[in-house]
Amino acid sequence: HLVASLEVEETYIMIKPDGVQRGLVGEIISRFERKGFQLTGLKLFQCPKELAQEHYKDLQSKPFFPKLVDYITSGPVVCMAWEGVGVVASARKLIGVTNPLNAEPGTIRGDLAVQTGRNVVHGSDSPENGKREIALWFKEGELCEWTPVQEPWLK
Ligand code: FUP
Repeated sequence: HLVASLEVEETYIMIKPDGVQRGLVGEIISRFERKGFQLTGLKLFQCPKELAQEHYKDLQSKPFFPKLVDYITSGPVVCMAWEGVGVVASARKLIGVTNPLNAEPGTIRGDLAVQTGRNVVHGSDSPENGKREIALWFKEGELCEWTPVQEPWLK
């Protein structure tokens, strides 16, 4: 279970190659935007094998690791950095659990996917990994710190 923190955090969200191929980029970005989180980084990117291996290094010993790396490098991904109070756990809730068949309706995976190996989107699982993954996928100068003009809906 996921409990959102009260801290301002950063999370790395990635639309995987199946999400891009299926034309779900706008739909997925919209869900984070409409929730009220702040986009601080965004790019379409063909991921090299070494980067996919580094990103998923904790899963290195799993039998599905080579297939996972092939999948992530099979076509362009959309890399995003999002910022906000409690964004790490909240983004995981918006995404839904790893196996899309078990993901709740209303979540991205619950609404849009059927296979664990094609689950359309990634989200960091901790604030530490949020920072680690943003640093891994974005170069200096690719991220924008910006202040929304007004936030009348947030007190
Ligand atoms: P998640 O945090 O929900 O993305 O899930 P994990 O970090 O446990 O797994 C990362 C990715 O590995 C999943 F998105 C899909 C893939 N995976 C499989 O292909 N098979 C599995 O049994 C588990 C994960």
